[in-house]
Amino acid sequence: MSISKGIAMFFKNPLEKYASSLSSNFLRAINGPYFCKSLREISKARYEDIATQPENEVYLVGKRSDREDEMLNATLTEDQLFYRQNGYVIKRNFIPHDLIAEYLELRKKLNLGDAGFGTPVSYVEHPEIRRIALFPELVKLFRDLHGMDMGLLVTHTRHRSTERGWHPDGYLDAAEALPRAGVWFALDDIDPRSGPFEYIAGSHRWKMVNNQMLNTFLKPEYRWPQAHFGAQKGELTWGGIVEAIIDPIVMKKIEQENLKVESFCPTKGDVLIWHGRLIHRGAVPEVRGLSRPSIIGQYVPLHEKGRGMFMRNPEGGFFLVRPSLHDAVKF
Ligand SMILES: O=C(O)CCC(=O)C(=O)O
Ligand SMILES: [Fe+2]
Repeated sequence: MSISKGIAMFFKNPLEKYASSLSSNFLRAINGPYFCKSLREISKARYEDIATQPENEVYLVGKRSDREDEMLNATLTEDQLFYRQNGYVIKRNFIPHDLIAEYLELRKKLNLGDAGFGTPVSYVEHPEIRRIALFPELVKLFRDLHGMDMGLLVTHTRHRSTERGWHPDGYLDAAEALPRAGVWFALDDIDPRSGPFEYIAGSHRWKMVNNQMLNTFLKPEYRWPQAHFGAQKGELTWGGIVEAIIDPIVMKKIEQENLKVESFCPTKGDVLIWHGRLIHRGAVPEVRGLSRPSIIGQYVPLHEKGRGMFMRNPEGGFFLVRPSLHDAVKF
């Protein structure tokens, strides 16, 4: 829902009018030095201006002829078929509560409150995170859904909504990359007023938001990939900047095409696995300051080169170890 609904508000430009929220990230992006086009011009862009047919697919999701579709679907498990059609799978009561208790104990020992670990690669140092993020049943499920081993790339560990606007995570990857995936782990019953994870089912089969097309809105020094991987601490990353373009475009698309927005309101131990091209967001909390105890993991195909080195987790699965942990973008 547009935040402007029902409230007479004055917006300096239509980007603000359609944005999911005037989050600090959004305001920094639109008031920063990043764009080479005016905000008014950017606000006229449509989804087709920022998205293209992806070059590569996992075998389950790509479009086929009707006959091939029918034959393929007949071979799929219930989870595979659902993932193929909807771009996500929910598994209730999936993570054993003793693993969650062990992880929450670690957080308590470190006095984290609702804060994250300060780095997206804290799973390297803390096996308690890996025991959840690389739970053997999940590693197995990834093989079913993506037809390959997926390695853990980052974890988001703050117990609050990210309040990120609409985006697909794969916008950070090269056009020829295979789809990545995300997993949302509920560490407690989640209060729907804390800003839940929201998504548009089936949007993983839309054209994919493309970083080269988004680059045309940006001054050369703020373009992907260098502005993402080379962002200095405290600077907005490329992903953060272009979300200010993507989010209002998707909001408008939802309104114009009357698309259904779904929320994940889990209980403790539930997980939601989403395809890297599914459009989703972290909703704005209805009640400020409410905890949202969760881990979010991002996973990429293990065999793709150039990410760094994947280590074998002693208890199953793989996780990325970057050349220098200190290079990691702060989460
Ligand atoms: O806050 C959320 O639930 C969404 C986070 C998100 O978009 C992500 O981790 O990729
Ligand atoms: Fe995301």
